[in-house]
Amino acid sequence: MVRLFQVPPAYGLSSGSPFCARIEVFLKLANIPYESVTDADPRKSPKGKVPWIEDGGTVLGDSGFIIEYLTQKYNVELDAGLTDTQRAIAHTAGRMLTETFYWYIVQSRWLEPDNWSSFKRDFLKILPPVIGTLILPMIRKKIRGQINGHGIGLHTRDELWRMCCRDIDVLTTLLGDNDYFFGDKPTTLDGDVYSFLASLVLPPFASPGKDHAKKQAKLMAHCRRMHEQLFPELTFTG
Ligand SMILES: N[C@@H](CCC(=O)N[C@@H](CS)C(=O)NCC(=O)O)C(=O)O
Repeated sequence: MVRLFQVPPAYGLSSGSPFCARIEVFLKLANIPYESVTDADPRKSPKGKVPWIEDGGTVLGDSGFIIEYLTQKYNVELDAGLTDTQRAIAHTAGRMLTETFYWYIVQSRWLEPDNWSSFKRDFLKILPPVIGTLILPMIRKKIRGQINGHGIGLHTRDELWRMCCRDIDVLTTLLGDNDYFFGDKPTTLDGDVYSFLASLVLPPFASPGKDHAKKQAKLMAHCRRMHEQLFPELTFTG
């Protein structure tokens, strides 16, 4: 059975990490049995990050490579009915979510001045006592270095949230009036959008991006539809 090493649930999300949620959502959509391991230490992962999986003798990191592997190994047909253009759209939107949208989530939790004290309190709960207080500033410094190294952290706050709102508009346009991005059945892209959008919208952290997303009625209905279908045990707080 696939073992998924991930960050534990938080804020009504299956995982505090959108990348981990992406894999759990994919496993559920593809009906692949799995075991979730939530005390994962990223230092043990092949890429030094979560998520990673173990499947028989295979140990694999990075959500994109994991999805590629699972699709081949388990003959996943989720996207089988898509045209080449739809596949290209799904690929492009997936990259936007994992390579850019992720940083809006990071900003909302770690760097938005008004959210930091409550996120800090929550994050300390998953760190070892005493040591947690000492290492948290180091973790935050590392995250600041990562977002600046990416480049997005060098933008003004206003510019960053403008980018986020623009990306949300693109998702709204792609969804249109459909229940799911490519019609009446969920595909990989539905899982990707749900995992990242829910990670911005469900936690109790205000941001211009969250405000904007909440005004997109159809996108929010998609988020709720996916959430209730995949995680009926978790209350939807969006
Ligand atoms: N490209 C990776 C990114 C995963 C990622 O950034 N995970 C974060 C948690 S959301 C992490 O492990 N951060 C720890 C670190 O950077 O040290 C993927 O798609 O899985």
